[in-house]
Amino acid sequence: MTERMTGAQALVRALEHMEVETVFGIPGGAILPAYDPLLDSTKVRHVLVRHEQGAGHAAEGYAQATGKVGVCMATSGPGATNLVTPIADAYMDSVPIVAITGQVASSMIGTDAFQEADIVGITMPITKHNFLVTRAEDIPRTIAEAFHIAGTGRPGPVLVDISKDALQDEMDFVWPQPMQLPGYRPVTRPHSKQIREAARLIAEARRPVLYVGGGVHKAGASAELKVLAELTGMPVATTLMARGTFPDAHPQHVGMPGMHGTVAAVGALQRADLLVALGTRFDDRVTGRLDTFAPDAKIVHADIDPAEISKNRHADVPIVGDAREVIADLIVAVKAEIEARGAVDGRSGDYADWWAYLDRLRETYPLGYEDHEDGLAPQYVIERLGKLVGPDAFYCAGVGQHQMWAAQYIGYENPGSFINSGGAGTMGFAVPAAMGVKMGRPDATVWAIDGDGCFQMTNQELATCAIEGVPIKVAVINNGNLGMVRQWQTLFYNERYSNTDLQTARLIPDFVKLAEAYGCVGIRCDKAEDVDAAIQKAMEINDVPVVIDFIVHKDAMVWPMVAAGTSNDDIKYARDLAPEWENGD
Ligand SMILES: Cc1ncc(C[n+]2csc(CCOP(=O)(O)OP(=O)(O)O)c2C)c(N)n1
Ligand SMILES: [Mg+2]
Repeated sequence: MTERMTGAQALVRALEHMEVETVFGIPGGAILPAYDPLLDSTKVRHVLVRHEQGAGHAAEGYAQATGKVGVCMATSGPGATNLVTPIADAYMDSVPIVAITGQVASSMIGTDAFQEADIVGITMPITKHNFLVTRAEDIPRTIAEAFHIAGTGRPGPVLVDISKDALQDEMDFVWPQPMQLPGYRPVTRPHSKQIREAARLIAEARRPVLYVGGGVHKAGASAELKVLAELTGMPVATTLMARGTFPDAHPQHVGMPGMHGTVAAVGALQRADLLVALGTRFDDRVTGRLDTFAPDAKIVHADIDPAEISKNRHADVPIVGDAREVIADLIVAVKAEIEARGAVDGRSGDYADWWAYLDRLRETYPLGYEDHEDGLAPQYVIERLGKLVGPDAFYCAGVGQHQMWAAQYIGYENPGSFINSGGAGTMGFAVPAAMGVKMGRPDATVWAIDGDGCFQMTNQELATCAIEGVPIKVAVINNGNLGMVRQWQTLFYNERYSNTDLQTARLIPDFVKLAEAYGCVGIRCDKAEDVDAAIQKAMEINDVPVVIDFIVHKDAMVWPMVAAGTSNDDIKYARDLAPEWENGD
């Protein structure tokens, strides 16, 4: 059955067939034909954002909260280039989004036409794949392919750039579309020989660690991970992108590794004799100086993307596959290994000494912070937020100190409950991402934990939230500074504070008034004794967005810290305070 329609109508029809419910975007000349049939769609809701960057991050938040592909839309030229940052962000964090952009008419491409930008060229290195469509009849197939590529294998952003004439021309609509993707066949089934080898190494190891990255939750493998962890008794470290994938409260959880990780997690990786790395990419923020990372460890590295394996660290046992299938197969193989070895305690290896060592690190160097006599400790605010709101909410963070404290002090028990910009470190991520999360999961409580610097980059989406009925809650951790940069200036630039003071102490802007101007409720809190009441008040408001302006001390610092470019062995627990590592063997 074919139906005659315009390319623009075909685009909307294809989105409906892909079961797209929400599109975030802003119209303009080149994409205008697509916005006309969008008005008639009863299935696709278009959310008019205030900046295309917000559309992109909202699509990312939506995708991560729902497990579906997020969609954003923009016009050509500046509309499309405003999407570049969230596309890069989605690429670094493997978030499945489809970005649809209008392009000038095909006859004008290459002439420096009004609002022309080569967005396919610009996004080539930051998309999983991108398309330029110049014929109406190619639109439905390209949309089907774009969603397939974005959502399968290692997820990522796909851009579809459609020329104005392709949107305007008529074509015969057919669905479903035969996809033409020769060479795109992600490997999901792991090789059994590699799995057996990994199980053998786990059984023989004395100091193993499960090093868990964002890929494990993306594969929906948290339940399997728990089974594998408990079967083996191995310690588990969850990276920034994996917070919540394994419950924080679980006795085998040693915390987050990396630059601002726990001493126990960093120590575990450094002293391990085996790392079972699952859906993780040995990022420099985790490894520290690479040639001193986990020097005695053999590496089992499982990832859906073969390009990740041995990219930064040689893998002794490379496994290409979907994390859920890998872990499920590992469970079977480890059980067989236990049976073959007749292990008395029902576990594969003997890790008693290892746990004694790690327990000492946990007891001696727990996460902690100092209170300030003349101001509110930001960590206290975030800790109370986690306690009062609980683990069933979603927490989105911006980038900076507040992001690290959000990673450290909330307490995550559910996979996917912490959503942040890990790979790119994109300031301004939190508010629009929270909007996308709340639209994808309207019944959930959604908090954005934002910095005063980040908040000033994308807070205009509060207007979108207020108008569209998306009651997110925002905790601005207002230290009046680009705090993380200031922290580096304190530590590495002799306290010379070049261009990090945002002067928010003068209430420019006044975030409470700003919130009210956007139709939200604004609350200010600058005392420890008022923190609980402010959070409770925000929790009681569910019809409009709420912003709490927490005025916190500017000198609070994120600890522990591995200084950039140094070894994880040189982690500082506090300023000039290094942990004692002995008894590691
Ligand atoms: C778009 C962008 N520009 C610059 C940076 C560099 N940067 C990283 S953290 C940071 C400070 C963020 O300030 P704020 O939002 O107030 O958070 P805080 O560290 O104070 O908690 C800056 C400028 C960045 N990550 N992203
Ligand atoms: Mg700040």
